[in-house]
Amino acid sequence: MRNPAPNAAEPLFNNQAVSSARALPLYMQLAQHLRQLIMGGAINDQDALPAERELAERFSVSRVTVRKALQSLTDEGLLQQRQGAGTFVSAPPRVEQPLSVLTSFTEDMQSRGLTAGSVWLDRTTGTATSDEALILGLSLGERVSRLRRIRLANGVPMAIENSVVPSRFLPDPGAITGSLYDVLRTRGHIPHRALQRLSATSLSEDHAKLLDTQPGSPALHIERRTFLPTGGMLELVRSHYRGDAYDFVVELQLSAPSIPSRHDSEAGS
Ligand code: 16G
Repeated sequence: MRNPAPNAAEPLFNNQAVSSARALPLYMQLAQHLRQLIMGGAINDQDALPAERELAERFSVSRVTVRKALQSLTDEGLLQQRQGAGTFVSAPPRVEQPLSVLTSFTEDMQSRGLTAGSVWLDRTTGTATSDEALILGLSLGERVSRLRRIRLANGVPMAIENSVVPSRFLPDPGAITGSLYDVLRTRGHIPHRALQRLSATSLSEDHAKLLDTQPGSPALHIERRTFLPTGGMLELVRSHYRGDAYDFVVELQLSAPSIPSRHDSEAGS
């Protein structure tokens, strides 16, 4: 653990980040600013925050506002308030996901002792676009359910996920309140196999805002195509994962030693 070093952290704080000219309550603006500094790595795990009084002076807000902001970040698991010692940064969750196992976001979080959550951005039905119809193997005019959500781990935004599922498997996207895979499995549509393509990208301003981080931060763009045991396609998902929150891990095995061909052994003799 580092010693509290308020002066070292001071130049980080931008007092313009909190202003009564904005509609958002002051404590939320302050929480947002501190969250960005923590998630962006500008304030490190176990660093101490300056005392309440100093934060109040720096941002020209009341101590009640500071207390509310710190409490909401504590509730999110980003801060720890230690009796008599002050307020410390508690590492944002960093998730390792094996790439060889087909799991849902909810299962990934549960297996790490984290609570999965979602902020819904969109939950609608519509006609498949030509791109979706081509990929999902649908006839033109077939309907799909679209789910757009921010995926959270212990309340911290990890990814933005856009899922498209043919309506014949999911007629009512409103039926999804928690896990999409749980609902699909209950209906007998088992996610059996998936192809996943990962590429490096950086977050646009809109995406960064949704993920509570800085525009231009590194991210992974992931496209997953999930298939049923029968081979038909069940979902097309395009997501942006925060680069600072996710490690995708692949296990590699030594390939079977090749058997020397007759030609090789003749050449060696
Ligand atoms: C994962 C999957 C996504 C799937 C979702 C279901 C990746 C890249 N994506 O996020 O394809 O739709 O899990 O999660 O792993 P849920 O059952 O918790 O809704």
